Amino acid sequence: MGIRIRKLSYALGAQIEGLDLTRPIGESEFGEVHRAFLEHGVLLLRGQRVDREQHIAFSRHFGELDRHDSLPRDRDPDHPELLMVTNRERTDGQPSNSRYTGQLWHSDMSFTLVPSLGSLLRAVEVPPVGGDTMFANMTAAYDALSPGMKRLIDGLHGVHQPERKGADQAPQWAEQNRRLNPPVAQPVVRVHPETGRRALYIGEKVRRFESMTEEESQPIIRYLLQHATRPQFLYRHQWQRDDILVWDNRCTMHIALGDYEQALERHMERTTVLGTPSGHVAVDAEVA
Ligand SMILES: O=C(O)CCC(=O)C(=O)O
Repeated sequence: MGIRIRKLSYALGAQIEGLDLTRPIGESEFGEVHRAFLEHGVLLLRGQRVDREQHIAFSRHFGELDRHDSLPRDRDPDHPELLMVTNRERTDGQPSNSRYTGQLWHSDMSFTLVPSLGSLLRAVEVPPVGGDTMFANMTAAYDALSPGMKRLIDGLHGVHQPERKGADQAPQWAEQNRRLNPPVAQPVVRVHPETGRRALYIGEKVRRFESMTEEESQPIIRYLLQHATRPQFLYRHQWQRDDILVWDNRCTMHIALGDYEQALERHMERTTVLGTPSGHVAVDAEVA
């Protein structure tokens, strides 16, 4: 029996049924998955009781995997391809370094020179309610801008900071993060290398545009964020254990919502597929 594809929202997202990731996936089967990935931006695979190796093996179909050298503290020591997104206490009793990961609108690894093509997040343990993740369709958001706004932002570069909300809780981590990841300027409009469609590439890691001050940039950044997160561009995912969500970082952005009982465990594991090189180290990092 072939796979079935069911849309999850008007804006983006589709569920793939009839795929069992504990078994190897054939080329033609993956071809269908890949077409759905390009069409819907976010894919949900439910009830996947896979182990870490199987998660990694499926992810490799999408491309070469990041070994997370820019986030060494959050990767699994035995599987550098896996990034922990967890509120589980560390073995030394300290709070997890990654408990706030993703709690702002972003596209993965936008603060590096090889921003991610896509990510595959597996829900290992989730609270019974809350802890959802929201996604925005940045192609639709770009298309809906006026011609004047498109002209204004075309050619602008957003300076992406590596900081994470709540990183002040772990000062040594924040310091290492800044050292490993100098601010990177990325085009505000990117052309998707596979679909050829233009998409907004902005998020809360962008505080200003290159060659502009924060004060000058902020009104436009705030407008673009508010525009891209209108309800008609969104999908909100309510997690179940053994969900795997795959998203295209080149034409979507996402946010993890911290709206759950913090005493309960939320443990996710992510692979990150390397994208094509983009952007450059911001030339005027000193502009306030
Ligand atoms: O934990 C989540 O729901 C999303 C995490 C996230 O934003 C990320 O891995 O980039």
